[in-house]
Amino acid sequence: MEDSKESRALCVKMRASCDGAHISGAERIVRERAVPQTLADLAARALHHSKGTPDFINLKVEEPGAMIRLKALQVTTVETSDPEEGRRKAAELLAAEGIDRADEIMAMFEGSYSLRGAMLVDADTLERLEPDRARGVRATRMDSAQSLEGGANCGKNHFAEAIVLATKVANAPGIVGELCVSDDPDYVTGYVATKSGGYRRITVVKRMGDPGGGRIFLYRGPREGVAETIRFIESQAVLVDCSALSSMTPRSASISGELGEIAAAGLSRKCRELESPTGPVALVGGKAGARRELVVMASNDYLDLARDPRVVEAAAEAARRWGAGSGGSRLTTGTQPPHVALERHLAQFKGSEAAVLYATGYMANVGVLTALAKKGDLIFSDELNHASIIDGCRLSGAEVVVYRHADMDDLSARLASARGARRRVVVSDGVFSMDGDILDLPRFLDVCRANGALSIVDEAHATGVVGATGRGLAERFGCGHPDVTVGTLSKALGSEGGFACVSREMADYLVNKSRPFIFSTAPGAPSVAAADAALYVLEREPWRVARLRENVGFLVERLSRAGVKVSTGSAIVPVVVGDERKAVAAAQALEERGFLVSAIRYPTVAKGAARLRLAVMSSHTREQLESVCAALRDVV
Ligand code: WAQ
Ligand code: MG
Repeated sequence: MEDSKESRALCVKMRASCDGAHISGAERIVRERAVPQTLADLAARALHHSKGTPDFINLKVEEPGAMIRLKALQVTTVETSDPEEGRRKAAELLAAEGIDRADEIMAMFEGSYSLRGAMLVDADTLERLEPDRARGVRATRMDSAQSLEGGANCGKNHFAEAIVLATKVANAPGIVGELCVSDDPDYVTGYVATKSGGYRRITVVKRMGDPGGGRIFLYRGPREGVAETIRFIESQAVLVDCSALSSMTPRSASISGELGEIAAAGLSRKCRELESPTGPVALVGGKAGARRELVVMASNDYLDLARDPRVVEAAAEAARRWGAGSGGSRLTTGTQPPHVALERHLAQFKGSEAAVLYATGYMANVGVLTALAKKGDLIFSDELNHASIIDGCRLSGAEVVVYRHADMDDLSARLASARGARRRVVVSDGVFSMDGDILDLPRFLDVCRANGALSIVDEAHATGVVGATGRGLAERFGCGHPDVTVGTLSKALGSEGGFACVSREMADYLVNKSRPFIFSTAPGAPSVAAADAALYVLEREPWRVARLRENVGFLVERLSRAGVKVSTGSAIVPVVVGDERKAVAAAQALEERGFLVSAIRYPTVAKGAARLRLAVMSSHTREQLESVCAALRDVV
């Protein structure tokens, strides 16, 4: 239910190690209700650290005691281009704060590498002051005030965590400065912090790939004060007010640093070139310029219509007759006879009064959501909805309530508990794009109607696939339609563009209010005419839909015989692998065996839920499907 501000705050900490060596640690202060999720997130983080898999994870929940609030240190950035310059700058900054032996302190830095905490060093005599020199001093019981208020968010964000730690440490009695280099091999930015000079990010302080990192806290004062300094750092609960920081999420300051982080996490992406028409087989460039044939198990062209001669000819003919581009937005010069004809045809095919074309399916979702919801409204969105729906929700400015995947009871409870909002909109994928399962449309519509909410269903992966003749979920369930059915021309319809099937009134509303419709150039006549021709083929050749379904059934059955458990309600067959790098390796191994299969990873799916996503086409042969099963059995 809604967050209660009064729920008490608790300190959570995580430590992970392997063979006694520190791998990862984190500190949080969260509301009591967020504790279970925080523990789960931190455990997941411990298990997926680039430094290795831990054999020991320690999770602790503690009472904070009296909490104090501190204002975050001022942040400034010092651009450096290599580690030597970075270290030199760090020493200069310390020297400028009256720390005379900065060069010697920098030389001590490597001694802090193996510690779980920081060295505590006398800024003048350079003596080590911690009671346990193998452990160091560990700052705990701290978080940003913003993350306490906003709920748990435990993904590693180097900067967000460092500013909290640095602010706490800088405010500890007797501390005159701090020096920090991350121990993450792929994170090269470090900082020098002092109470007066603030937090100085130094963009490059070590080489990419270097696992050496540590911290030094510099102390100045009598020995009797050390115990209180350590108590403050280790036990005083502190909330750091970060509201004045321009952003809590800068990662590496440099583009190359950020790319390095992406690569280190196994999340790099590249466009790959297919040197052949869309279809179940593709030519790709191989070693030494050789071309290889791959069986494509990754295309959304489910009915193999993108290269159908009738569809291709319609595009060519439209290009000759109407031009390659539309020359303007739909409301200016971009409406031609093919646009009008396709909208009419789509409405008739889907059983709606009207249809509105968009340039892409992504824009259709963004366009519908931003038109229908705004600040003061509520959107209820399935947690596994496609990125274009998520982006539409964000752009709308409405408050977004995310409900549990496909859980109509959860949706119903959340709708019932939010009766005040001006307008309530519920949005779901019809076929979930990464899991292949389908929405229970009759129950979804019941829940929406019972609560007076507008319903939006995205049938991007359902059109041409779900229902006996490919008309989608309403056909499959024999039920009514949502207020808006979103669809795409770019998948089973073999062309490109998106659409919304709606009432006449809703169409008028979208044309007047939907910014992606109003401000994008209309799709060109060739792609519009191609989609129209594909729709005619689909209507005349429903055997394609039946054939697709048989192929999916065949693949699922063969996979389960091979011991690979999968389920789907569409043409998307997910094989969950879990680890990101494993999924990528499996996709590569499949490619070596002649199959093009997508490895789907974070951020498209949750971290640790990476998968191979097989997409079936009506024109795949049984041999192709059997051979991909055999290959899959070998690689996963
Ligand atoms: N208390 C004391 N020392 C700690 C703590 C702690 N809570 N956490 C980490 N350390 C020590 C430990 O020796 C680590 O090896 C070392 O610091 C580095 O820790 O603005 O990510 O968590 O973008 O790797 C700086 C951000 C990121 C710069 C620092 O540190 C920026 C970072 P890491
Ligand atoms: Mg680290």
